[in-house]
Amino acid sequence: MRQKATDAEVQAALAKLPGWELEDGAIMRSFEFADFKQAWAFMGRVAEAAEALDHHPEWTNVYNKVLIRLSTHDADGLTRLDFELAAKIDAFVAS
Ligand code: H2B
Repeated sequence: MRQKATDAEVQAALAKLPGWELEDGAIMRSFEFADFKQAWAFMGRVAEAAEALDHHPEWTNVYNKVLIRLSTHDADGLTRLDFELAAKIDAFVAS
């Protein structure tokens, strides 16, 4: 699970995650909500998913904006877990 993805694997996974961008060996996406309460509710759902996967985001929140950065510290790069968590996060905003 925490085996570093190859460049080709990263590109293939990113193609299925519109909105996520590769930056400095991590994938990033920003989210904007109507207000802080909605951003906070979203963060709660992401936190639950992260804990269930034992894979945790780096993130910042300012009022209604949440910036999420995913990478795998243990592998010093990107792994399947980053793409799995990104897909779960996307499902939260789509629903
Ligand atoms: N989250 C992320 N993003 N990368 C990791 O390498 C990682 C993690 N490792 N969450 C996990 C926790 C590890 O420290 C524990 C011991 O499983």
